[in-house]
Formats: sequence, structure tokens, C-alpha cells
Amino acid sequence: MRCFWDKRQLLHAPAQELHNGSFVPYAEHPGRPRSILAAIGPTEAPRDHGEAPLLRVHPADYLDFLKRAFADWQAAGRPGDAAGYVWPVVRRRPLRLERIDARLGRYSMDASTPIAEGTWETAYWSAQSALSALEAVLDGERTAFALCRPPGHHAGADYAGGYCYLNTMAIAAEAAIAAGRRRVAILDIDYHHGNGTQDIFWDRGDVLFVSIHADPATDYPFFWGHEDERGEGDGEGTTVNLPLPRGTDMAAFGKALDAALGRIVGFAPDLLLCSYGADTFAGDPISFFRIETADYAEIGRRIAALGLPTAILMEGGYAVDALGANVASFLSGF
Ligand code: SP5
Ligand code: ZN
Repeated sequence: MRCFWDKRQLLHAPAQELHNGSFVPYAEHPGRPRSILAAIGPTEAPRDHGEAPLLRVHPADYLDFLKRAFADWQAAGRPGDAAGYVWPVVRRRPLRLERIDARLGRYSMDASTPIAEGTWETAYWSAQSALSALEAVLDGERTAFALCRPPGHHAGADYAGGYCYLNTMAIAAEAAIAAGRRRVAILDIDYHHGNGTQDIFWDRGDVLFVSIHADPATDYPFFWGHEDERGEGDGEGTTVNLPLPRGTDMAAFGKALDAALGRIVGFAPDLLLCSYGADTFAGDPISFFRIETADYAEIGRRIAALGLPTAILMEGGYAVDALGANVASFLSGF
């Protein structure tokens, strides 16, 4: 399988994140892609598709914020990485935001997605890897893998969150539509609900978003991913949420997967895009499902059995010692 990765995706390395009241080492660190690279064999550098495909999803003011935030933070004399501490929860309106703290709140949804030196460059090349995997599939490959890092599915059109800055999945889906694909299905099997992807395609009838994830009653991102979220307007019924309890093993995950795949078949898409997170693994340090390494091959086989052209985009997965094996197992199923 063709795999896409750019070494500039190692640059982003925030020191710490806020977790349960303490600062702890940042879970989404460069050791993750190193583990995957050691396990999957040769990769190709992505083609540079420029900013136009990013701008189909994200407004220019958000991209400008991401590019400038760390320099603005340093210019304000701040130590460490840039992170917000106040958020506009009600009556958001356009304001000229003078302070970096105000912009950080305006363009983020949590306090655990810091912006460091190199964050923009890393996110940019993660998106280019996604676009290159998509391009390979549009050009006739049956499947392709993008080692996206940072991940993307928590980022909305104009906010970062959950270790995500650019929504790589939405960027790929919009590129597919711009290239003439009429119906695109997204299957998100990261442990966490892909709230950003859902938000971006909430009212779209041409993009199906189906997600299997930990119940937001107990897990991040808490506010989205509940079963009754189904989309609106043209998108009513094209958002499908299948939350599962902590402790879910392959038997229960497999049932939800079959239900998800049934919804995808019913949508009759031209193309499948998969947000793959290995944080459903039994040994994941921040998650609570019980999927084993060998199970990922079975999950991959069942997805591949749909027979759809499929681009796979990496999302989460934090058990670094097992991460490469888990990704390789999943890809082997295709
Ligand atoms: C893409 C993805 O998997 N994002 C996950 C975001 C979850 N962030 C909040 C969970 C807080 C866990 N912090 C644990 C840090 C351990 N070093
Ligand atoms: Zn996750």
C-alpha cells in the first residue's frame, strides 16, 4: 500500500498539556510517527498541493492565526507553548482581537492543544500527506495511507482542539468533491468522537459521517458524539453516531462496525475515507477500549470487504510501543 509522510511532520513538539488539573508530558509527541514508520515500511513524501485545498475547509483568518500564534506568544514575552485560557461560549461575534490570549480562545476549543514552534509547518504537511493519499486513490489505487500527524478530526473550520489543528479528513473529503466525486463516506474509528469533522459536514447531504467512539457521557470531547446527533437540513441523517461504553472489546466493537458499514453501503458512496485511531487499543494510556493488535487486521478486512476505493488517515493512538504494530496490523487487513 502506498503510504505518505513528510519528515517535517516531526517538528511540532509541545512540552506538556493540561490533564485532570496537572501539567503532564504531551501525549501526541514525535515518538508516535517514529513508531509507525518503524513498522510500516517505506513511505513517500507528499506532493505540495498548496493552501487552496485547506481554504476549502478553513477560513483564511484561522490559517493566519495558526501561522502567527507562536510568534505572537513569544512577542508577548510568554514562556513555553501558546495555549488559551478564556473561551467565548455565548454570543460569539466578529471582534478585532488585539491580544494573543483572546485569539487563542477564539480559535480553540480546549486547553490541551498548545501551539509550539513548528506547529503550523507540521499541520500543513500532515494535510499534504492526507491530500496525497487521496490523490493516489483518485488516480486508481484501491487503498492508500496517510500518516497524518498531528491528527485532525477534532479541529473544526475555525478552531483547534484534541491535539488537532487542521481537519485533514475534511480537507481530503472536500478535495475529493472538488475532483468530481459526488458522494463521500467518512468512517471514523478513533476512540474519541470526531467532533470537528461532524461539525464541518453537519448540514451536508453529500458527505456521510459515521463514527464509532467512546460514549461522550464519560469521555472527551463530552459535548458531541451522542447518538441523537444526526445532522440537519440537507445533512439530516448523514451524521451517524455509534457511542460505546468503556471496556468495549472486539466482539462489541465488531457489531458496531458492521452497523456502521451497513450505513455506508446504504449511502452508496463513490469513495470511502477512514479516520483511523489506534487509541481503541487495550493498552492505550488515555483510553478505555479493549481492542487487541490482531483485532485491527480483522477491522481492516471488514472495511476492505466493502470494495470501495479507500484512503486511510491516521488520527490518535498513544501506546507508543505498540502503535506501529497496531497500524501495521490494520493496514494488513486491506
Ligand atoms: C486525536 C485524538 O485522539 N485526540 C485525543 C484528544 C484527547 N484529549 C483529552 C484527553 C486528556 C488526556 N490527557 C492525557 C495526557 C497523558 N500524558
Ligand atoms: Zn482519539
